[in-house]
Amino acid sequence: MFVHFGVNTFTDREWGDGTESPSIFAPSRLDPRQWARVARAAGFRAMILTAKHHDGFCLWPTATTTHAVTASPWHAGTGDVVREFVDACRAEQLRPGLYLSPWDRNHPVYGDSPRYNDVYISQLTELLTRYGPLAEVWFDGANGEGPNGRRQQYDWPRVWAAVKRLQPDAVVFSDAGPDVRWCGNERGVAGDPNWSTVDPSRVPAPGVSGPGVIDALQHGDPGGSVWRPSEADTSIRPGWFYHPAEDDRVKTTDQLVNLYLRSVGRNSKLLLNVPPTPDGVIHEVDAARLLGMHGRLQALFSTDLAGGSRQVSPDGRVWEADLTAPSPLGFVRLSEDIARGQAVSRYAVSGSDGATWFELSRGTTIGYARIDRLDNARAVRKLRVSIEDAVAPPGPIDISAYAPS
Ligand code: FUL
Repeated sequence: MFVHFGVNTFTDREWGDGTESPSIFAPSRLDPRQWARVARAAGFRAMILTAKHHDGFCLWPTATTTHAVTASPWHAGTGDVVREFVDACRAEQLRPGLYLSPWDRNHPVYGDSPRYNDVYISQLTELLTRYGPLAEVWFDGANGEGPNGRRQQYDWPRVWAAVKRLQPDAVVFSDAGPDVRWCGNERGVAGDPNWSTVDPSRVPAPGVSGPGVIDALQHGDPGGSVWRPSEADTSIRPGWFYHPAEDDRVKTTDQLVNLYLRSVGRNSKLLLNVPPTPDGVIHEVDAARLLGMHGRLQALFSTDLAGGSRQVSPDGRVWEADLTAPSPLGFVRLSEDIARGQAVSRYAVSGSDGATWFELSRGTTIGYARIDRLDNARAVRKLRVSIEDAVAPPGPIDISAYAPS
């Protein structure tokens, strides 16, 4: 789960311009534990907070600027949202992650590249050294003009080296990874095909645009030399930050389930943003939709009707599974053993009623998860996955099957 929270929560804006007074940051009952409880109850495993967004307001006490919680009325300037967030994650067994916007519309040295890069590394170092292990550090490539039109040159190799040195187990997200890549849109929809391998020269740095960049982010590269799976980010509401006018535009349970199928079901990870209100809590509508999504996913995917899979051709191109009892099917879930990489580029799934075989679905890449929704009323006794094309010897292919919803 992604959590956008900061001065924009209080100004009702999406991007602050950096002139916001810290005095507006005054959540009446900030409760990161409630965020974490909702996230956990809804099946999330990690949570990522906007420690600083483009407006430059820091949610933790920092030595790098006075534009921070220390200058706010919240807890008379003694509070630390990042600390409460990380503590709440740990209390609810969620892995914490942080987003530190490189674009900073408040800091006076933004645009003076070497000086701001030092500030940015100092902020990052505070976040990476004070709060224990982080699961993910999240970077976007936003790069607006600084004072007098000055253009900031970010030092990404230095940023990534700092994370690798101070949090070696954290996954680094950006357009250019190095560990996980943006999926290429903010709708949370992964590409099809979706390779976890990439050719790193196609997206050399965060924020680069140009022909082929979005295509590279969406699809990855079958011949890519680097393992950089896609993460699909989107918001449960139209905006990333909370706006009261969007209380009746929260994604429905059906929309959230479809989102899961188009991200997780296409070999991506889903990062779903849920923005707390100015009170500092997740709105009841959002919480109800998240629990609805979780309930639906549990109902759809808790009973696997296929009892494992077995290889039936020596070249690893045909895999079969017997169903525990003949049944019409609503979904099939395929999985490659990604410890061995990703190989399949085209497959077909067919079912047998015991007498004849009929095609149920076909597709491109599989990866760690491929979920196909089926339109099938016939009772299936046996499933067969045929690998029609692959970039390396395929297998093993795990097969799960689920009843219609
Ligand atoms: C983008 C930002 O400009 C948006 O405000 C939001 O934070 C999104 C997740 O990343 O780069």
